[in-house]
Amino acid sequence: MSSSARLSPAQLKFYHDQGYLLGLPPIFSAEEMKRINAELPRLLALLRPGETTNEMREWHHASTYLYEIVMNPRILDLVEGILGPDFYVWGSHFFIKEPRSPGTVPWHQDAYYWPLSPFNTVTVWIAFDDVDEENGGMKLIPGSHLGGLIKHRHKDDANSIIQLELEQGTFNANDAVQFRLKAGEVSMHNDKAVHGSQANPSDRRRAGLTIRYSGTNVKADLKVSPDFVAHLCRGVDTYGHTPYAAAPTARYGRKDYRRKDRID
Ligand SMILES: O=C(O)CCC(=O)C(=O)O
Repeated sequence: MSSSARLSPAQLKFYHDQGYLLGLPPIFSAEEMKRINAELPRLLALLRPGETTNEMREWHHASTYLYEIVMNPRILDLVEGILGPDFYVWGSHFFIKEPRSPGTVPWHQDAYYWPLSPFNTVTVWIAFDDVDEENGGMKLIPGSHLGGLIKHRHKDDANSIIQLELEQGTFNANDAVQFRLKAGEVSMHNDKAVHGSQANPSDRRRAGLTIRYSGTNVKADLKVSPDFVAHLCRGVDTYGHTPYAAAPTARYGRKDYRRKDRID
């Protein structure tokens, strides 16, 4: 796909009011997605015995296969609409739910996890498969980003893909919007938007790559996250508080962390 699309004023208003965006033009054609999916096993092969796909975080630092996705100009055009001309990418994380798998993502706000300030981070979630209510597609509470951070608690559940969840009673799950995407399409969400996803009881895989972009004004607390490192996507960084890494050179590589306590 070659044409790029900028967000319209109506889409920007919707994002700022509701905390998410759907209905965006596809980033990758069906043909391109087929090629991208055909390569995925080469990356999965880097998982060590006992590891799950949940370990596939920030591997764009080590793999040009992923780096090309997170730096895709069509994605960056969308992000630029929200963050403005100067921003970096620091996070990527696969959320892969195999057919008939029990993994859930409990309701949470991303920003609660992150030692980043100010709040100026947008997530792009790119669908590797068609995703909907049947295979555990994401749900989000519109407008929930307009309040502050809500207290989270530890989720003690082997099926939970992440470790913290919102206290019950702090939001109304009935207000949630169901995300539906075709493979190659993206959703976008605000760092304070309440969202989560259920298990995948279907016969279809539900794979997505979540990518985190922040304005260059966003500062990571490096005492909390000493491994934090980014790639400048567009513009200039006049703030100078973000460590930047060189682009990867290998097609397939993995990022390993010194600390078990990762940022997302
Ligand atoms: O893929 C999912 O179900 C959840 C993803 C998520 O929580 C995120 O992208 O922030």
